Amino acid sequence: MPTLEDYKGQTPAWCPGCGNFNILRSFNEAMVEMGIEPHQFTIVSGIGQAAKFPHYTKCNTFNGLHGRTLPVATGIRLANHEMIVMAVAGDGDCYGEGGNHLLHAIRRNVNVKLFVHDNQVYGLTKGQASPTTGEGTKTKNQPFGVFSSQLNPMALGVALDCSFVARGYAGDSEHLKGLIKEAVHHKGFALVDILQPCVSFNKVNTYKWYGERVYHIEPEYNPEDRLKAFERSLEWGDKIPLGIIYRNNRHTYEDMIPVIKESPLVNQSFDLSKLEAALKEFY
Ligand SMILES: Cc1ncc(C[n+]2csc(CCOP(=O)(O)OP(=O)(O)O)c2C)c(N)n1
Ligand code: SF4
Repeated sequence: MPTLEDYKGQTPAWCPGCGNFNILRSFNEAMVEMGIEPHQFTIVSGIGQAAKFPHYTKCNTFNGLHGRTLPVATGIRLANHEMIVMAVAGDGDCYGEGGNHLLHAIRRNVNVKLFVHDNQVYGLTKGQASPTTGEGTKTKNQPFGVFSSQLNPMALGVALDCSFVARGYAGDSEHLKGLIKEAVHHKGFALVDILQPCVSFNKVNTYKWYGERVYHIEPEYNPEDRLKAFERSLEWGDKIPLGIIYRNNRHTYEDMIPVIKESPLVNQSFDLSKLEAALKEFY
């Protein structure tokens, strides 16, 4: 059985009090409690404070370009669908630079677990507005306030029929740990948006601000009711729901690909002569 010691990575360089610390702790504890060894999964990340996450735990990792996390994660999963593949991104990284990739990863329902550290700013580059920053919020880069409307990742997930849509909060580690476990066990693409206070650059959405608003979705709520999920996903402001907002059992992308149905691509032999013959047909 793995222990928390097995998950010890580099010392984090995040600011003291950053919400990322609790996310890291919840993640490591969830993995240990599920009995998953560090070599059994891969985390893909891009650029940003959140994207440093895989350096601070222990696992296989691919650190790629800003916003390009999901295409890489998809490729890894299709090459080896026995590997647990996770993607970690900031809200800017995922909903800004990587927005287009997110739409299509959800549509394909590739079996990747996406954890978005949503601090509602671009943290690493000192706090300019991201897609989830509230309209009108003033930042150093937006001195007249943000003009664009605020992206709602939960409503986006429900609208796209994403197979698992959930919201966690870095200030509620036990609840977040449960969500991480549910996402890992879920068959299909999982979008887990994690509210993460950035104590240095987001002076609006603080621990106090969230603490006065977040609540747990009641146990009798049925996340498979899509219309109800839409209603719940639109709650933001005075009340912010935490938990699984929507879930379905759509077929996954890898389930549909004949060549990998029987066995992962990495386990299959490669015959160069067959490739040459196939290429000749197109010469
Ligand atoms: C294509 C591209 N655009 C911009 C940058 C500069 N850049 C690096 S990190 C970053 C902000 C990251 O913010 P976010 O994804 O929200 O993550 P956080 O740091 O808040 O965790 C930006 C804009 C870049 N590296 N590549
Ligand atoms: S700038 Fe914000 S997101 Fe980055 S480490 Fe500091 S508190 Fe965390």
